[in-house]
Amino acid sequence: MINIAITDLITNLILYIQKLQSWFQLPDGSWELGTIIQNFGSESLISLPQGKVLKVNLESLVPANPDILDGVDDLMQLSYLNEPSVLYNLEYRYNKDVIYTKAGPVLVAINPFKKVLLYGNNYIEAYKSKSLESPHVYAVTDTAMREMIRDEVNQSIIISGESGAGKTETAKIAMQYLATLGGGSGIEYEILKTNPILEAFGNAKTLRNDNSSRFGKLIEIHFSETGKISGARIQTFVQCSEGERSYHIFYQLCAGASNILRENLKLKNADEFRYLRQSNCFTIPGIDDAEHFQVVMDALDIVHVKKEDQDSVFAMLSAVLWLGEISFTDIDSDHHVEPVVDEALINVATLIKCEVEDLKLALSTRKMRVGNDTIVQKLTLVQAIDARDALAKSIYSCLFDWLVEQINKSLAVGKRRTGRSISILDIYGFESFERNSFEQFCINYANERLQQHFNRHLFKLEQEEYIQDGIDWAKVDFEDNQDCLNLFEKKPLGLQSLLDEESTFPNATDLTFANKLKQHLNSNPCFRGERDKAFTVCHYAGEVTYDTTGFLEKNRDLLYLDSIQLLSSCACHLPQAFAASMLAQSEKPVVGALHKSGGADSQKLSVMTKFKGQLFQLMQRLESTTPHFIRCIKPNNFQSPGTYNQGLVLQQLRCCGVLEVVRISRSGFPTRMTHQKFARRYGFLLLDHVASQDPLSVSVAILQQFNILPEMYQVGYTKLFFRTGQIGVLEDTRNHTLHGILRVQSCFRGHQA
Ligand code: AD9
Ligand code: MG
Repeated sequence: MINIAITDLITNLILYIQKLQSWFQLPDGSWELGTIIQNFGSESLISLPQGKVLKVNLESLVPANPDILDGVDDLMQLSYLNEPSVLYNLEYRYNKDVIYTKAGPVLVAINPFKKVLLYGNNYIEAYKSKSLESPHVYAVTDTAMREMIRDEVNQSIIISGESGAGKTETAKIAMQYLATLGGGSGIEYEILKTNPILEAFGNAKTLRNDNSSRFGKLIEIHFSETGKISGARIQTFVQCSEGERSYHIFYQLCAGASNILRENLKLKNADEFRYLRQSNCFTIPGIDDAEHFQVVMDALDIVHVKKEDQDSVFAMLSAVLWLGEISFTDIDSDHHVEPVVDEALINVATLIKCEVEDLKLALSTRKMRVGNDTIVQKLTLVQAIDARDALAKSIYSCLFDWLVEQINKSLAVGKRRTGRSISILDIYGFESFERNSFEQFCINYANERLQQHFNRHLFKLEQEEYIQDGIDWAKVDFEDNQDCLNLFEKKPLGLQSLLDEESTFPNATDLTFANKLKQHLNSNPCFRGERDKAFTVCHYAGEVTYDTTGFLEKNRDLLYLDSIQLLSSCACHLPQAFAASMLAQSEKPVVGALHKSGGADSQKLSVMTKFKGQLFQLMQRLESTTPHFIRCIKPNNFQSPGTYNQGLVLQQLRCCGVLEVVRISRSGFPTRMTHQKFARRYGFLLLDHVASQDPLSVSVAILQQFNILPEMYQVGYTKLFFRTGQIGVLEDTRNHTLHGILRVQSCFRGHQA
């Protein structure tokens, strides 16, 4: 930190003396490029575009890079690694449809929201043969492939970014490259076909993305010894809530089912189902749902989901839709209800193949264990609707998991597996909205973990380079987010333990939970209690205030034994399989003995605990791989091409850690040059004769002559390491001197003539 302060001081001094081009921040937060005309004390006169001249405080200026560095491939090549320079460089490229840029080891991808001519076989060939090396997903994937073969170490490509930033598209682009390079057996074709299936069942339109993934995904692609794809495995992560429209597959089914299928499944139009009517959005501009349905059916064939299983899958979807149509009627003066026996109830029973009476019972009563006895409680309208919706949700989420399992069976890695793999992670990025709930709490926690993984990896890379060159790397301090992780994970007084504990108390409310947090965590610097039921966490990417409304309910995720019993009584194998998997889950250690206290009859793990378990498994798998990071950036909130909103981009660069990479480099010695190159480039500037002409001695003499402060550089075995901006000074002197020499030469020539 201190080092950065010194560097900043010095760069401002240089600005002052040399009157360089600088960035000036306008009141709206955007930056404009200006030239310093004159300096007076702590103020400068700066000329901005369109002839504006302003008097500004020198401290408000940030140095700009020389023009020759406009649009460099790697942000680390910039002499000045400040925010406006990074923003400008990315925008410069984006305006030329160059959407990929490196930030040291990280690939930054800015969503073009239009077709860009950067993909396809010709590009793949060019990256494969290394005739093209500009930053690209292909280049990252190629490096992963090479390192997997060279080092015999599994690789991972970790893609993150906000909703709509382009993660899923990027993952598909990487898969396409791997499929082309490692293709041959035909399995690559199956792997690519998992995308339309998972997107149909797992994606929905949201305000931020017409095709938003409502689940996180890790796809592990396995290779044989000859570098050919031998199989794959997909793992999905806890689904977040649906979007503005429900999952695509419902609309696709309603629009695309054949007449026979419609008849068999008792299908209506999408706008006639209550569950789909809730959003009042039935079509997506430019998307033909019926056509997509055909694509999904073909893809199901390709991944070997049998025709009769496909029919069962569609029957489950229709059952979910018909569940929403079930209505209730009062049966006594205490307002207990039971389902009306009508078309809806009968259709659901027919579709899942259960007795109408059993379904009626499951939706109107709840069995509870009290001690060793079981008592049956009648449901009120609100409870019955909850039970109905919960049943629909569990059928759908079990169906999704079942499909993933089928796909995994179909892609299973053969016996001759080498164990070498490349995993592609497409997972929700950090989220901070006006109102943040339990979903954001989980997602941001996961991102905090991933960020730590990212920091450690970068730190390790830096450290290795310093050690190799004999540099004292203790002088480089890195920030860690361990404090924030502790706030989440510490037992018994961390956010998660307190949440789980409170979730087990039947009388607890969101308010008692919020108060408990305030009581125990207020002294934690990463935590702040807010008014009412809210609290704030200081994440690495910024502060987020969470509203605890619904936290306990969502964390409990009640599982009704009645539903499990109903599903296991069905004559169709799919609901039976769902019941079995739900039971298997409930047999895990109990988080809260809800049943004892007379609440719902459930022994399920809390959602947070399950989420954390999955996350830890994921992290463990990632730890054993060499990671490659891709950060996707959304340039505007309108899903439209050609608009680059600086503020929005800046905020994401912060959230996804790109500015952190820049910061880490700034706090270290980011500019490196071999002794030879340094001596060759600047040696001619030496005024005094140097006794020994070896590159190291020449280099040291240059450093002395230019009074480069000892804390601004380190001399390694082979290279010189500089703090950011240092080389800029030398470059300027070199340029001035060269210009001077050229001028003198041309004068001299003119004189001779
Ligand atoms: V979410 O967190 O799942 O809501 P993603 O996955 O980050 O989100 P997605 O990949 O779905 O975003 O991209 C959103 C849209 O941007 C796509 O539907 C495309 O229309 C558009 N996009 C993204 N990347 C590219 C690209 N490389 N070329 C062209 C793109 N269009
Ligand atoms: Mg996505």
